Amino acid sequence: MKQFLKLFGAALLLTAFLAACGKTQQAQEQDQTSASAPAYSEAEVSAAFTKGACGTCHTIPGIQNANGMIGPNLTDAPAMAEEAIHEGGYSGSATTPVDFIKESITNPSVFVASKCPMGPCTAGVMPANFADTLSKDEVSAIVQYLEGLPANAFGANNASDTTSNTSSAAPAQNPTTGVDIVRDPADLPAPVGNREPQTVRVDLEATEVEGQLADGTTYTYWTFNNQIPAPMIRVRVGDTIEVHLKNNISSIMNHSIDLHAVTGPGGGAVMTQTKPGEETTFTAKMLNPGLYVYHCATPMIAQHISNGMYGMILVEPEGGLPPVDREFYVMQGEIYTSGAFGEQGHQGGDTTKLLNEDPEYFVFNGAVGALTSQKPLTAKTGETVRIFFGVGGPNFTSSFHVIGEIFDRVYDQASLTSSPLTDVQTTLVPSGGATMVEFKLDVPGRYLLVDHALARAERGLAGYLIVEGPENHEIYNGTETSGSGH
Ligand code: HEC
Ligand SMILES: [Cu+2]
Repeated sequence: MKQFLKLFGAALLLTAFLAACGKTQQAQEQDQTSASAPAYSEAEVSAAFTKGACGTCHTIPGIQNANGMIGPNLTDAPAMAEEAIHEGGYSGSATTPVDFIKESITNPSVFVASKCPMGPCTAGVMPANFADTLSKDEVSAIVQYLEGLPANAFGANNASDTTSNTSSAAPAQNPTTGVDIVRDPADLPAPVGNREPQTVRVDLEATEVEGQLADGTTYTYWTFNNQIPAPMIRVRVGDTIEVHLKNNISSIMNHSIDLHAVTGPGGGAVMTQTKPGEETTFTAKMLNPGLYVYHCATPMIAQHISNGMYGMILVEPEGGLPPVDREFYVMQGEIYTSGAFGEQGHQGGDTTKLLNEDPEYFVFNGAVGALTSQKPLTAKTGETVRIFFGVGGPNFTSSFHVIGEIFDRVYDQASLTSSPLTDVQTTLVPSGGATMVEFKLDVPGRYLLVDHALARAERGLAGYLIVEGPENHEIYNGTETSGSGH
């Protein structure tokens, strides 16, 4: 009954309006796209949606990579707008769907939409800075497109589609080269060793960068300090860390940090939800030694992590760790691209695949080839190496293994205060967890870092440890055959 009254009311309004204008409904619709407002090309509209990253949260028909599930499905944005204006609970000034949609983008604080796919919508998730980051034209292009949905979706089979008739421009060229986001596995701080506890300042900056994911394929990574993994932080037990988290002004999203080494709600996340262009800070005392993962903890957290926002903090025990010849820093993660593994061009993220735990890529240090062709681990025979290995995930546990080596010591679950396991082939590292492994190198050659769930190697997950030195035929001897893949 309520529904009927609403429809009836809307029909009455429309009739009155049309009578006043003295026009048919069809003439009215044509005015919308051809005369009164400028018509934007498909390329312009798509570019505006891409710039706003609207598709990471919303499903928008006809728009590439717009299959997010955090915000309402915008297929019926005009109808939802109509409802919001007349249902109350809306504190903005819009009286028409066009104005409401525009206000949703430029000032989202005035409303809370009711229906998000994962349940009731959460206020304040919609980025509040579009008024600054999108031009007037970009906002208009978006509003005009949403206002014409669902009938005028790009690609919709609709002969009278006036919007697509105007789209003669070619779609924007997909970039195939992005910035290098791979952190060198040898890039980590020197040991803390034997010193008194002190306060250590940690500066991190959240950024969103177009990075190289694989040959011919780029991805919009979200990072701490532009590399994956994020910088390794190295302190000792009893230290106080003073974390300063900046969010780059060019970011679309808010970002934050949760360090598993921190004792206190959110591990820092409750004090660091940081808007683009702003900085937050907090201090925390390191009570427990260990090797800990840190990551962004802004909803949807799994999305921020899979986009690259993870790193590790090492809290050395009293007196430091036993010395070794070389240390390395390696982390594993999954990437959920819109296109299939290997597809060329720029890839957006795919929230449905993320929620289904169905990644296209598995990577060490952020990209395909990061630790093989680009920045392999290198060492010499006779040396003892230590790998700080962590899993950002967000979803998959690693069966960490080095093909051709045996871990002499595994600090299981990255517990540095228990005695290590000895002589281990493969060790389990959960998502949001870590391990510290050590082994001596006796035989030269190329060793492969893998997750022994080896299908993942076919999706990008492999690293090299290249060992130079004299042969040791007592330990390993024979004639090499072809085709081993090592
Ligand atoms: C980080 C996720 C996120 C991004 C990015 C995002 N939105 Fe939203 N949006 C939301 C959520 C969540 C809501 C509903 C709750 C709220 O914020 O009050 C919403 C609400 C809306 C609404 C109102 C829907 C209704 O019920 O009438 C519109 C329109 C909208 N967004 C458009 C956009 C456009 C256009 C962009 C890109 C320029 C965008 N959004 C980017 C999460 C997002
Ligand atoms: Cu983040």
